[in-house]
Amino acid sequence: MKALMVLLGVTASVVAVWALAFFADRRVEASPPVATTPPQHLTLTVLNDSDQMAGPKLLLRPGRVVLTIVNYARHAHTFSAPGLGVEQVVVPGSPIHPSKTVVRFTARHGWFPWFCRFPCDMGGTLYVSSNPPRLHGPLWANATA
Ligand SMILES: [Cu+2]
Repeated sequence: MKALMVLLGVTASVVAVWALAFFADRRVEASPPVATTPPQHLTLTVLNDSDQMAGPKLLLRPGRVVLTIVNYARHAHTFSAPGLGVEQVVVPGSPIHPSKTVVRFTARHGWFPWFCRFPCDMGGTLYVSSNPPRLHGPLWANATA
């Protein structure tokens, strides 16, 4: 009788371990790897030589990002976000012929300040969330897949 109880106990343990492994694997399969999801395309625009901007606060999902910086200013800037390992020079443009600089990076969950390393007041924040608050709807709409 004791041997039967031990056998039942061992069998139950094996089934429990198998079930845990089975469901753990399925949970991993449910979220696709970052590399297979399409990148998010966002735009940041430097509107003039006074460095006024459209879109300095960027709301995005975790994953790959393609950020296009349109520069109408006649001088260079940088888009520097050390928290995400992003460091990019933004080349000068002009009011008639704006430059376009494309920055590619992978965003992880959190919020990250960005700034220009040159003497200007440009800067903003990247808010990375898989569940963005409704308050930021217009900004979220900027992040199209
Ligand atoms: Cu600048």
